[in-house]
Amino acid sequence: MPLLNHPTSSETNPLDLIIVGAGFAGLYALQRALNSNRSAVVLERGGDVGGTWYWNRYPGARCDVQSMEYSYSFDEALQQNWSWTERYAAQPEILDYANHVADRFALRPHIRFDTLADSMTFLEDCSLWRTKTAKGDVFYSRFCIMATGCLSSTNLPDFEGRDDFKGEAYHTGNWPHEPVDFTGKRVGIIGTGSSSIQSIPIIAASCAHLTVFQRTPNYSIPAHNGPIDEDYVQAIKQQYGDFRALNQQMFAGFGAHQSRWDASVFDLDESGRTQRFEARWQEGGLGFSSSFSDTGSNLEANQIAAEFVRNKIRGTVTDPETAEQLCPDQVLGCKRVCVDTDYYETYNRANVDLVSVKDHPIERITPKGLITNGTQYDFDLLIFATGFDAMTGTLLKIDIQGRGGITLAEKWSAGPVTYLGLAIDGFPNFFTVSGPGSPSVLSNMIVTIEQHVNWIMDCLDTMQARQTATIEATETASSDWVKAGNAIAAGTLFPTCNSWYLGANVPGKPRIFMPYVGGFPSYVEICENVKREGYPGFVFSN
Ligand code: NA7
Repeated sequence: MPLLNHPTSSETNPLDLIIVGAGFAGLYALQRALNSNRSAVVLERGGDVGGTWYWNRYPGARCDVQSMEYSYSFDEALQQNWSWTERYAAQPEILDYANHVADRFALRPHIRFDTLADSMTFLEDCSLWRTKTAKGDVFYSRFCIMATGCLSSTNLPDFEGRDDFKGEAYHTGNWPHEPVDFTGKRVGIIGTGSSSIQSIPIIAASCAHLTVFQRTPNYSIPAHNGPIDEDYVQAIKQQYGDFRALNQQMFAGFGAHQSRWDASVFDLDESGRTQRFEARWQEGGLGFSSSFSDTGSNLEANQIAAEFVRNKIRGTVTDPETAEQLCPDQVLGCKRVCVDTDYYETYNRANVDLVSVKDHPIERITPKGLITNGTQYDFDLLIFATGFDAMTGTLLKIDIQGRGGITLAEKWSAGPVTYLGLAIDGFPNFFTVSGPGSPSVLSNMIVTIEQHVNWIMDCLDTMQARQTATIEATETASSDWVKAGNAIAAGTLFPTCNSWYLGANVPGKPRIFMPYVGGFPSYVEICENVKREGYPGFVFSN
């Protein structure tokens, strides 16, 4: 039974599981663990559940996967009972959902909030993990599940004078819990990724003046968000299982409801293509990127799609110079495409300015604002929408030591190496959920999370049946997995720009295309084969 009222476990009475993180991955892992009578404690650095949706409270924060898809499928009553209000759910509603799940499945008593996992050490003599928290608590467990999220370590660039600013300063990924009042304020925002693109229209509507500092323009597609269509909801709920199954056959684990089009851009003449792009633009959302079968793989096809978006920008933003500055020139989809409400339109407001820092990087932050290209910009409030040390940042902040005292930081010094994105050689009984080497951020995260956790729990069942003490990925299987992943990525257009998928947004970070890019269905097939064939690529020990 779980040690609910005890601050620590012991070497002689270890927990089955330490789970790090109480976002969607950690909550589901905990639910599955408790359901199979495994003792588990979740360590969560935040004050409550929700992970990404706990931290990213900036105005306009919203999921770019539709509500009926971005939700758990593991419990039929849950998916029937829960009601979403919008086509794309906003952060507060997703956080309510996470809280509802935590309460519904009585998970909270097993979660230690405000508790940072500080170090995790594999004790070879007893095959246990010892986890120490920043508060000084110590836990012993047979297994660890790292449900630490992919975008959970904020990237705050080391701008000269970064802490000198005397006004209010916030990072979008660590937003205050209290409402931030922009009324009458001069606001500066650095970055034009998804967080910025979602928040800019809302901030602009209430602040005195907004200056956007853009290094790289992004492609953004309108969400056409609005109240969810109840007939659509009922139609899905009548056959939710089938709907989930169809989505699992999609490359990214979602989007099965969208009109299908398996043809090449080159199958249609210009007017036919434009009609097709326009139809997808009107549908809105991430599906635009797959308007045709080859826009993600063929550079020329991609450029045609990209030019369609640029023309939309030119047709929306009235100042031609601003419009051109907003036009991206990298491959469409190379950086994650954004989904917005009135983003480009916002640049037609008199109180919004765009400043390119591409050729003239921010020189320094000053007490009053910042300097770029020799000009001082003054603000009352400065927002760092500068993204995350994605996929590896949070794991590497924890002092994780595997066999022989090797640290994860040493192991991954040249970039992350995993087997199936689930396991790391030299780190027995240690699993990552949606880690590098898995489809994770290129898929619907909740779908991926459920698949990973199910696979891990099946593995634990197998180990219990076989009475084995440890499971560990082999070095060969891990390096082969990384090589195979790199080979697939090299055949795509993904490595052609400086994206966070590649680690290129964090100075000094090794450049490896981190997510598995072969698609969710093929990934699942590989994982299922590994399971069916008795776990090749892993060694078990007693
Ligand atoms: P992103 O997408 O990583 O965006 C961060 C933005 O910050 C991006 O425009 C960066 O420009 C910019 N940035 C980062 N460092 C600097 C410096 N030093 N100077 C100027 N500009 C900088 O993070 P988000 O939070 O918006 O979104 C993350 C994900 O959340 C998103 O992909 C969705 O999946 C949801 P760059 O492009 O690197 O030139």
